Amino acid sequence: MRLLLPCLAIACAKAPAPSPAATAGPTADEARAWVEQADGQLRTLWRESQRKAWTYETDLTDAHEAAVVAAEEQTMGWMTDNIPVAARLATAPDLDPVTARQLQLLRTSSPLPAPADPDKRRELAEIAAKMNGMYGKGEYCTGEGEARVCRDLGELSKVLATSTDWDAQLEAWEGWRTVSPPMKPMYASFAALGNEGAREIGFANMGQLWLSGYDMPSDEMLAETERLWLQVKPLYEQLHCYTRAKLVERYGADRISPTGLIPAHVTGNMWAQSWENIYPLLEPYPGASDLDVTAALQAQNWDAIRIAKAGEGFFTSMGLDPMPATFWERSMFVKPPDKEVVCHASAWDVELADDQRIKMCIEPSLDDFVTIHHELGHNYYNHYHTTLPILFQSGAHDGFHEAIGDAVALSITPSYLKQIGLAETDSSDPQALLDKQMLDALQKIAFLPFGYLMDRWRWDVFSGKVAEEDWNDHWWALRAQYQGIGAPGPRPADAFDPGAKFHIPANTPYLRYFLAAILQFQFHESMCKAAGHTGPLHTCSVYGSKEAGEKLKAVLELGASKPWPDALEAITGTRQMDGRAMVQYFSPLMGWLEEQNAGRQCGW
Ligand code: X8Z
Ligand code: ZN
Repeated sequence: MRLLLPCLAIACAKAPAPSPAATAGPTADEARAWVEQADGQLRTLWRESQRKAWTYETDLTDAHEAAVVAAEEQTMGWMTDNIPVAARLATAPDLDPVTARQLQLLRTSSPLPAPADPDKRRELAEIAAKMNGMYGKGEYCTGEGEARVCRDLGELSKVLATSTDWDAQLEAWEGWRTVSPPMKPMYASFAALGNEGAREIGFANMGQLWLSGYDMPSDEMLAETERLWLQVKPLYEQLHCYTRAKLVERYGADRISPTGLIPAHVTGNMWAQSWENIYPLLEPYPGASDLDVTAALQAQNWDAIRIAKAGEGFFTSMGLDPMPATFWERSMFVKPPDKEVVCHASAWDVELADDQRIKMCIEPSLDDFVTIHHELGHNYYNHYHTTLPILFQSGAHDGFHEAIGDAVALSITPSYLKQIGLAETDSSDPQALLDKQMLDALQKIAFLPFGYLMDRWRWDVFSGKVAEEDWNDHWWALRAQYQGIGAPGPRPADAFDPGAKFHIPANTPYLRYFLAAILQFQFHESMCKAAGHTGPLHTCSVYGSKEAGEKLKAVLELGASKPWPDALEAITGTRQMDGRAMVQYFSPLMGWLEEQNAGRQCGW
């Protein structure tokens, strides 16, 4: 988490005017010295902005929002002044690679570049903070007076996850989408200002800036994402086909077309981004396995701390350090009863000094059990790259940061669940294994097109390819094209459905999750190899393997200090992202799905 106050002396200082020697051309020594002092200034700025952001997101008040805006303005101003300086210093001859890389990373370090104009900078910081708060405080209210009932995202999501009543689900789905229309005009200003900021530092628009953070030209990265999508797309097509057929059985062909789009409100998830909540409908062999983790957590009264401790326990079993004591003291594990907060889970190092924290509204559910591992993956990355220069304190690329915890969570196998008391049996007969594959597929395969289209939409918005009046239609065109998902009915004229997904108002780039969905299987494969696993990949758990832990540490400790192919090589021995590990992991399920789908008309 790195967002962005009274004027810190350091940040208000303008970049020094170039010395005569500098006008003649920068030297490597000059660049090295500058990077060192920039490191200190950035730490001060980012620390301050994170303190304010943490305070705001765990207590959404106007005063806290104002403090975030002030801090963001400060950091944005520093970036405006200093990115051009870094660009000039990057031309120094004989630069050492460590200095050169920091100069390069500075330019893409913020996903929200601000225009140099201070009024515009303030406006951008204000909109960003406000949209984040609007999403966090969002609720859907019905009834009047005494009968008035308001439900937040958690409550509305629960309806989608647990109900099978078409109308109740539809109301929850539409209800949440009443939160975002007021964001639409704000998003228009936000995109225009962010684009202006991006242009000032040499990018065509914000989308191009985001795509430039991958150690290759942005158009090559674009082609790379398409290549990866095409590798895994057949998995999604089979899963979609089977799921749609089952949903038709549940809701009837008058409501769901057997050859058309799946309505967006019946997959158990508010955005149809992962479908594990409808696993009971899709379970291949009911009774063959014991995978109802939600029921087990609830029956055994697991609280948030116990869930988080189980997550930490997985990492320590691999020989990684325990979380610092302050993690347990400072994190927000549950939704406070008396404050409005941003519940969307995130991991932080607020003080940039191994101050690991999680901010999450943990519920005893499979979703949150997996998410805690995801968040701890970020904390462990932070922990192991904490001694590096500040610009190296991130993932090899952002998909790496997202993939660590997920890769570890792939080892939450039935036998591991039994070991920690969350399953009674760990049957490894082929039917039970297929059940587990289905549960995994509903989380991982179902996610792929959503992970891809979130930023396809933003790239098109930021580049101006889609006009503002077409934003919502374009969203649904991409949902149809990639996910085979459709809106359950006509959308209101003022709808801004992308804004009903956290990462749009919070301005968190999303391609990272798509890349992570692929990478985690590559990581899992190589950790399993290190752990000495033999047999099919989907039966492997690296729980307790110090050798797998060493592999993981090798990538964590590098942070962003090297181009990402180096980090990938350190853990997998290869320098290319590759969907084949994922395809291989799911090969038993694919065979089964193809049989089930025989005779069905797949696609949409
Ligand atoms: O936002 C997240 C994490 C925080 S980095 C909880 N995820 C994406 C989402 O919720 O949409 C993890 C999976 C995808
Ligand atoms: Zn994450």
